[in-house]
This record gives sequence, structure tokens and C-alpha cells, in this order.
Amino acid sequence: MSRLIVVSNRVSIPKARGAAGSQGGLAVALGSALRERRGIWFGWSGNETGTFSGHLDMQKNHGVTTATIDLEQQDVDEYYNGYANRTLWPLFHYRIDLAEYESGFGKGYERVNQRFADSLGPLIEPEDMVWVHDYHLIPLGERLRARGNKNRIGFFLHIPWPPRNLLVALPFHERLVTTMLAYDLIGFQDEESVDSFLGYCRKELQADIGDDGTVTYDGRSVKVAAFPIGLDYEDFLEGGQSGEARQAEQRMRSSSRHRKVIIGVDRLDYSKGLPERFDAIGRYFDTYPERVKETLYVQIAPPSRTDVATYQRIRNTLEQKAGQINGERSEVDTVPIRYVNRGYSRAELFGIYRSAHVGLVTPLRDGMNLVAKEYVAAQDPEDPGVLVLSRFAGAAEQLKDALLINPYSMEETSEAIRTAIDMPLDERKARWEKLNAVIKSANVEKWRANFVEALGA
Ligand code: ADQ
Repeated sequence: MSRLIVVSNRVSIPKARGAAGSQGGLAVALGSALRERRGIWFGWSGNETGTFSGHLDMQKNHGVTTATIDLEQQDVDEYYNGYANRTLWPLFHYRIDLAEYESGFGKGYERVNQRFADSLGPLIEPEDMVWVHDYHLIPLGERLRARGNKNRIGFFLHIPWPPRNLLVALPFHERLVTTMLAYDLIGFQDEESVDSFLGYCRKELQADIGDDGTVTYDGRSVKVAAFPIGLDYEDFLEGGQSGEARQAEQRMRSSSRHRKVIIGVDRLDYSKGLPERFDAIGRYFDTYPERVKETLYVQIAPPSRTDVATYQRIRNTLEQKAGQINGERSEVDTVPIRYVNRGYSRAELFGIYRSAHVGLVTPLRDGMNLVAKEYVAAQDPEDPGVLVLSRFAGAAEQLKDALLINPYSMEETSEAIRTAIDMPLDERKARWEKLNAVIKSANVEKWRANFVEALGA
């Protein structure tokens, strides 16, 4: 079995199973693959230094070898906070209005990708397979090729790929896409992204597109396909059996008393559709005022990317909206919205999801959205809650038995909340069984195995 080298912007240092706060699904899946294949996980340490030293920190934790480098402050500003999070992230989430194009960002992005290639290159042995993750590292494969690397190199994008007519707003878009064609395999979350990517290659590059999604351009062929990411299902359920999960569920149930709980769990990010969701909740309370007393909307949204101004703005907007909805409708003993700006462990989230009658997942655009899958997996099979899901989440291609909505429509979202809350038990069970079967079988191990198998083929 050839060795696997995983590369991502940040590296998650493996923890013991069941450790407090435990790992996210991606870390669990990649960790087990790396253990099995004696591989290495390479990326940025998260540390900022005065000047770039190129020092490689190698560690072994719980059977996984990690190799990290520090970046200098200018790298972090231009590559991470700049090109990755202020140019590509908004553009790829269809927010062309928020995308910022500064030539310094593009230069920093190329510089850091070169640094990654220079530090990683010497670690790669001839038989290794290399798997690069996400929008921070699109040019890395091409940089490795330029160093003479002939290994199988694959790339997986965790976020959506935008339609051609949006992507062309990015200066040097051809350069970005042609560097991507240096990989052997490109994976996206859903078929929509695959179609957009192939459409771009056909129309902008006049590349040849095969029936199986192989792009041939400039004498090279690269396979393009959808690999929808899944949940670390068994691990997540195991965490749900813990005292921590039970306590979190109990706390939610006793504090909400007999009210129906609607839960939202997101990183605080404009792609998640939070202001629109708050407006839809406001609309629901306006349309059904008699239900205010019987309903509790809990939104968990820890701040992320706080160095970027758009993220500070959305935080202010949400505080205002939550304050307004509560101000107009609170009683001495009831508050309709609990808006919480901190994160919870995966076990606690399991308990919180399980106590909720409705899971409200309404991103304006999302690569996949694992919260939707976690909400379903955490339900009591004898009395499951209902998932209300944006049609613009990658997960919607798989989760057709959720109540699918257009998150831009307050009306539609508000009516879906009503339908979910009133849904009879047999319909809830029938929908949940179908959703859960998909989530259980298309889990993160399958995703990882399918990608690695296709890369090796
Ligand atoms: P994210 O945008 O971070 O990831 P998502 O898939 O929703 O989005 O969440 C990833 C993980 O973060 C989940 O396990 C979730 O439980 C956790 N999380 C989210 N909000 C949290 C909160 N408030 N408190 C604690 N934990 C929280 C990107 C893409 C997604 C894609 C993933 C994986 O944007 O579309 O699904 O990568 O590929």
C-alpha cells in the first residue's frame, strides 16, 4: 500500500479517542487513513513569526506523523486573511460583492504555495500519493510538478465551485484554473460544482471533456468527479452515548420546558444565511403570534475569522436582529431567541441537536454542510425531529427527504418551520429513516476511501 501524504492549510494534531472537545470528522477520517498508510499530514502550524524560517516541525501523536511550518505575518495577512478568505471564499460562495482583489493578496498566495512546495517536496517519496485539501492550496500541485514531482496528486475542494460567469470576475482566473489541471484527480462536494468546473474548462480553455469527466488540456488529463463528504457516523454516535451528551440534552430540555426547540449551529459566517434566518424566525412569530410562547429558537454561532471586517459586521447585524426580535416579544418568563456566541464539543452538540424539534440549516451557499447530517444522526429514532435545509447546501443533493427551502425567502422558511413543528410522528419517522440511511452509509470513511481509490487508479 503506497503511503499517503495529506496537505491542508491547518493540521489537526491527533488526540486520543474520547479526549475532551474531541476531533472534527475530517481529522478523524484522515487520521485513521494516515495511521493505516504510515503517512504524513503537512500544513501550517497556525503560528506567526517575524520572518519565515522554513523550519519543519515533525511530531508523532497517536500513530500519526504531522509536519508543520510557521508562516510570517505578511504571509498570514496576504495568503490566509487576504486571498483565501477575502478573495476566494466570498467569490466561491457567490458573493462577488464581497470579494476583494488586491495584487498583494495574489502574490502572497503564490508565495505561500511555493513555500509549502519547497518544504513538503523533500518529504515525498516516489511511491507516495499526495492529497491536497481546499481553496488555500489550489496551485500547490502545479508547484510540486515544477519541482519535478511525478507522484499521483489529488485535490479536494471543501467549498462550492462557482459558475463560470462568476469566476471570470477573478483577475487571472485562467491561471488559477490551469494550475489546477496539474493534479491527477479533482474532487468536488457535489455535481453542481463538477458541472460548473467542466463548463469553465470547456468554454474558457477550450479543453476537451470526456464522458467520464476527464479534462484533457495541454497534453495532460485530469479526472474530475463529485465526492460528497460524510459524517464520522459511528464516532459521532459513540460520543452521543457519553455523560457529556446526555447532560447537554437534559439541560436543553429542562431549560426549554415544554417549548418546541428550533436549533441552528453554524460558524459565524455570511455564507450561512444567518440574518435571513433571523428574519424568517421574526416572520414566523409575526404570522403565528400565538406560538411565540411555545417556541424557542437557539442559535449557536461562535465567531470565526475575526480579523476580516465583513465578519465583524455580520456579528453586529445579528446582535441587532436578535435584540430586536427578543425586545418585541419577550415576557418576564420567556425569551424567544437564545443567541450564543461560543462553540460546544461534539458530544454536547449531539445532546443539543437531540433535544431540538427542528434543525434549521439555511446557508445561502455551502460546499456540503455537516451540521445538517449531524442533526439527523443525533435524533431519537422513535421521536425524531425535522430537518429544514437550504437547497443551496451541497447536502441537499443527498438529503432529499428534508424540507428543502430557498433561504432567501422568509416566507418559505417560516412556512417550513410551521410544517416541521406540526408534522405528525409517522411522517417524521419515515423522512428520518431515509435521511439517516443515506448519512450512515455515505459516511466520511467511504468518502475518504472513494477518493483515495480513485486517486490510486
Ligand atoms: P464549515 O463551513 O466549517 O466547513 P460545516 O460543514 O457546517 O461548515 O461544519 C463543519 C464542522 O464544524 C461540523 O462538524 C460542525 O459540528 C462544526 N461546527 C459548526 N458550527 C459549530 C458551532 N457553532 N459549535 C461547534 N461546532 C460547530 C467547510 C465547508 C462545508 C463542508 C465542510 C467539510 O464550508 O460546506 O461541509 O468544510 O467539507
